[in-house]
Amino acid sequence: MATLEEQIVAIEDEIRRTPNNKATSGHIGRLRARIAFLRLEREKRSRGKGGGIGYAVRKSGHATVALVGYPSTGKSTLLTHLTGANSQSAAYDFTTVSIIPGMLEAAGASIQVLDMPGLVPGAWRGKGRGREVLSVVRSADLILFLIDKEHPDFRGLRAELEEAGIRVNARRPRVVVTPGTRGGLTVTSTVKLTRLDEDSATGIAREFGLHNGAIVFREDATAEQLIDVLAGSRVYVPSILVVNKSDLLTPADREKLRDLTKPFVPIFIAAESGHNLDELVLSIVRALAFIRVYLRPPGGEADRVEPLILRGGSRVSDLLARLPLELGRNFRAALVWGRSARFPGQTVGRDHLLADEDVVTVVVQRGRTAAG
Ligand SMILES: Nc1nc2c(ncn2[C@@H]2O[C@H](COP(=O)(O)OP(=O)(O)O)[C@@H](O)[C@H]2O)c(=O)[nH]1
Ligand SMILES: [Mg+2]
Repeated sequence: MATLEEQIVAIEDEIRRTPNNKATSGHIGRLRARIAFLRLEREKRSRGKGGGIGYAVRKSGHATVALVGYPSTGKSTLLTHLTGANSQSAAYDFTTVSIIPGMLEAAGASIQVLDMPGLVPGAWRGKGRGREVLSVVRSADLILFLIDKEHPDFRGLRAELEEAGIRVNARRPRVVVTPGTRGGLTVTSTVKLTRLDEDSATGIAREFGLHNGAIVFREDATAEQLIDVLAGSRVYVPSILVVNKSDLLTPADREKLRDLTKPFVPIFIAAESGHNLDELVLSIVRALAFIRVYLRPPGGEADRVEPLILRGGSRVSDLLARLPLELGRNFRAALVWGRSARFPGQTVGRDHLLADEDVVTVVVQRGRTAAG
């Protein structure tokens, strides 16, 4: 019996040998699904042995930004200039990998910035402690890619993340998979599918052992996107691209770097002199899309002075996570005034999406003590 690794390599070879056209696309989709499935298995086994991924980094602040780049692109220099963190004294060991945290205060928010070891080609396979580094990247709210003239291979950098299941600047595909116990597999869609047919979708699902249940497409998804949904362990993280050491660039260099990184639009900085760091901080704040939410005690006035800072796209449940535990435990409903409310004082549940400058009252169950 071939090992997982051997099976993966064999299928990769088969994909390479198979001409890619309409007649073969279903077959190739299934092969890709098979690889994704085998990789998940491999991941599970290495976790079982205690040597796998899945570490958590000590998060703090309102959001976490990961500095991602090849070695020597200036990550540590940038961390120092953005946050004042001293790489040496602030370092803590994250299992044999040093992750250096700093705190950037901007727009009323505390943003944790993590400096980590540079990625080397093959990082996702574990080269240069790549797995550990990528597991930290997974948990970040924003990825800051740092490249320079000597290390301009942005595509390669992104590919390392892709292989590790990190989807950059993408949102979760709108495909819903509901496993069942009998009756076969039904595929339905609310939009016209042009990139994947029903048979291919069914074939891909089978590779993941899904023989009964429903797949609903709410967007014109690709085979890759369906595989991502079935694999289930993907994360979707926004990013910004930064070119460092702009002091060393000629106008022609800049042009070349712009071409190389299309359709991304890089921000040019010089970490050492601090050139353009203001613009970079603005971009970070914009990308994190913070919202301010004001709390209003039941029957009282809103505290307009001290907003709670949340990430854009936060729900009432995210707000509760920032409040004393009892409030979350005894939560009955929330009353909302502001842009997210259909009318002032609307009663909403935990899933309600909040908007900037909302005012919220948390209503707890009557008769419950603080201890619940
Ligand atoms: N010319 C120039 N050199 C820089 C700049 N930022 C960093 N460097 C240099 O690049 C080298 C690598 O920097 P470092 O922060 O250690 O990179 P890291 O490996 O990504 O953490 C150091 O020699 C820095 O002095 C910059 O803006 N301009
Ligand atoms: Mg460094």
